[in-house]
Amino acid sequence: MSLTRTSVKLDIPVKEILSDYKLAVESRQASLIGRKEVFMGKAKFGIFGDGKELAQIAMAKIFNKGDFRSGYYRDQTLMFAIGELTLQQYFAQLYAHTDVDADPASAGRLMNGHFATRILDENGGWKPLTELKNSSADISPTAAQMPRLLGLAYASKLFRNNPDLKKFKEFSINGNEIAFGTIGNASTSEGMFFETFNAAGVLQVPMMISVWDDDYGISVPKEYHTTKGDISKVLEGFRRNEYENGFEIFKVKGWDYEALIQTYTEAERICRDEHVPVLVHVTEMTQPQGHSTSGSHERYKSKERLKWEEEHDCNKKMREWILNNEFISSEALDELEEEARESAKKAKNAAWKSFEASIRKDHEKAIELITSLAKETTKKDKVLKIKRDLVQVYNPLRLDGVRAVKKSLRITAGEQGAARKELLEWLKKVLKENEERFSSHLYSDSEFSALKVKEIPAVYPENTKEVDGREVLQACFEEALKNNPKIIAFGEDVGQIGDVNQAFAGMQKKFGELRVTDTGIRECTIIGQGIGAALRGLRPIAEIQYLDYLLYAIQILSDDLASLQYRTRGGQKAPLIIRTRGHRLEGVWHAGSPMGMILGSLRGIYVLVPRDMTQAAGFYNTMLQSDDPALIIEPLNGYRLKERIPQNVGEFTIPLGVPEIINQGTDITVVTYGAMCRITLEAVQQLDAVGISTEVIDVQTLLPFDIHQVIVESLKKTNRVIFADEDVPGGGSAFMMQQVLEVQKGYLYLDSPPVTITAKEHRPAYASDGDYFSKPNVEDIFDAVYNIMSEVYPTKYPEVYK
Ligand SMILES: Cc1ncc(C[n+]2csc(CCOP(=O)(O)OP(=O)(O)O)c2C)c(N)n1
Ligand SMILES: [Mg+2]
Repeated sequence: MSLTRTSVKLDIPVKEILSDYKLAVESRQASLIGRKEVFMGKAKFGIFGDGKELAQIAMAKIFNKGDFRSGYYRDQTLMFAIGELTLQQYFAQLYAHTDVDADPASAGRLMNGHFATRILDENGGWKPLTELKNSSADISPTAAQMPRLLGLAYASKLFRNNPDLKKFKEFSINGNEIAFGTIGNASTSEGMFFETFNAAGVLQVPMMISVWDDDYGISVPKEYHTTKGDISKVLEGFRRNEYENGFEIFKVKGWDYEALIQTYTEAERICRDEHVPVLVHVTEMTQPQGHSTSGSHERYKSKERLKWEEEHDCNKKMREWILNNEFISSEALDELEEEARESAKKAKNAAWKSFEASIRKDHEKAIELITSLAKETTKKDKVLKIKRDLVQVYNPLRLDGVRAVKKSLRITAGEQGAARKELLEWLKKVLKENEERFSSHLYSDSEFSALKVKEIPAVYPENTKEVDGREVLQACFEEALKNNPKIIAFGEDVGQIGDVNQAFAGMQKKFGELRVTDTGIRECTIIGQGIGAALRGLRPIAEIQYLDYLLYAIQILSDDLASLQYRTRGGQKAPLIIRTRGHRLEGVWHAGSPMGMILGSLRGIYVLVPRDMTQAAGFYNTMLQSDDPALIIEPLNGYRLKERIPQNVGEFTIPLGVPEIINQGTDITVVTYGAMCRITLEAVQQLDAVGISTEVIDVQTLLPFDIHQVIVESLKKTNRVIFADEDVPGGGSAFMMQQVLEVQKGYLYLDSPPVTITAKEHRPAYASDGDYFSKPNVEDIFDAVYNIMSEVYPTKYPEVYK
């Protein structure tokens, strides 16, 4: 049998066909073994790509260097085929091997089937992405890979059409890169899918979405998910025609190797060359082992369906096709299959051995040290029992050793022997190592960390004129756009009118539509557009028009952006700045300050809350020099207040995590931020008038919070504290209180109970009275401060409302 023969329809050498088939069998075997490993208790959970092998092999043929994937848990075969995942790495992730070398995607942090390539070097700097085949890091929420896909594709459009970006060859070669998305059929029901799809049609970006359609989403059949049960049918209206831009749409069967290759070849040309978004709807896929290890599909699929799936198994079909075409004898094909199965098994064994070895050292040391402790302690029997239990653990994990050591120390508390001391030291070391293993890289720790940006004070020449706050920002943004071609700003109304408060006014005219850009009303994918563009080396400022509408994007910010550095253990970054405005203006949906929600969901993104536009400008300058993502919340009612414009408006920086004492005082400390600063300062004047001296501290950034612990120093002086903000009770104010009283041990210095001042529990009502009676006002602050002082000095400060 000659291996140089080609298939009839396609010009593919038989050698390649057989190697494709071998990979399909290897990948299948990896899925089969993976499931067994979970059932044997060697891994916690498994979800596999069986039944979807061939389409991914076809897609891999058009996946070039510089391209990006944004997909989901079924894509193992694609990752194998593009050479970005080895079988051994695949199993290492299944076992949760915490070494980066073993599991480069996530160092054991992500469950199996969550793929990612390392696009950063060990120092957190960019690798040359155009020399690599890239995959953004998967997340589990269905369809949440879509918003970032938009940005990955959008970057190509910018790199192709903005001449100033041509020189960044490490990120793009003329925008030739495709962003490949994959998604399950059922997940196309999510709003994010439709939002992304529409936006890509509008933007005309090289995005290729493949829908892996196996007719099910876990147990629920397609009729429940999709109108007409057919996603490409319902998306027909998006198809481009002679007169209108839109999508190219393909439909192809997941077991038809030749048709798949033909389809992807054609799709690539349109997508890569013409920058037209493409949908490839791959139907008749199967799930030979059901959805995941959590259940079996025999429970919900009919006998007929199961039989149909067996017959339409893509690997089986490819085998038949190879034999029908007589590319190779059935005996030789059996042999090839055996080789493939063997290599999957070998990889599994190697991965397990390496995983076990990585744990064994600590495990054995724990046993050794507990044995020594048993020799010196008066509680010998109990300690030996702990040791015996530890020795008997089958497939030990790190937690087993730590647990046993802690129990041993507990039992022997109060003893002073040398063995116990050694055990204690060892525990400390191991806990520190595990802190690094499981909790590092929430933020950047590269040299570009926002915390390392050098502080440059604002400079004001004499007679600096006062301007509207928005003009300070405008000057800052203009400098930024001028100095760095990678900076782009986009959002609703950001382009032509320069945002609703005009901080970008005139900028589109100066820098062009590709730099300062209007978008549709689609908060979630505005953020996705930012994440994807940032992953490709650009510096986006993505605008959410009002803080209240951050809710539309909070899921993607939380699940994707905030977790990115963490979930890849520093393998990826997306230095996106999210610009928004809030806290206080008018009405139920334009005056929100949901800081508790933000603080609870966005760890991994810095949260900056400037009190005016100069502070905001300083933060933009800081963040644009760093590789951390940040949310910057401008005070909505401050754009027309007068501020002095610094001479170095495009340069000065404000450090993160450094509060500013905006009024010195001796009787009481008010800790606050944002629009509340001005209101508090007004109250302070009235308090001064009755002889109360109030220290006011603007925390400036909530994440990070007061890294040098200056607030507690104020408490040492005043011994009384109020935490004030515009969130609901128990929100941002409670966070500040926890930081100061617990973390900074502020409780040690208090002579009066700590107090929080917040908005009401409901949304703020409309108009001036609504604002006054919903949000904390000057009188509320006066009263809260006065009440505390009145409790301490009733004669000097008699109760007002009595
Ligand atoms: C937002 C969200 N809801 C629910 C789930 C649980 N879940 C995981 S996979 C899945 C079904 C997805 O089906 P489909 O998109 O067709 O992909 P398939 O697994 O069939 O390839 C569900 C409901 C989830 N991960 N995320
Ligand atoms: Mg499905």
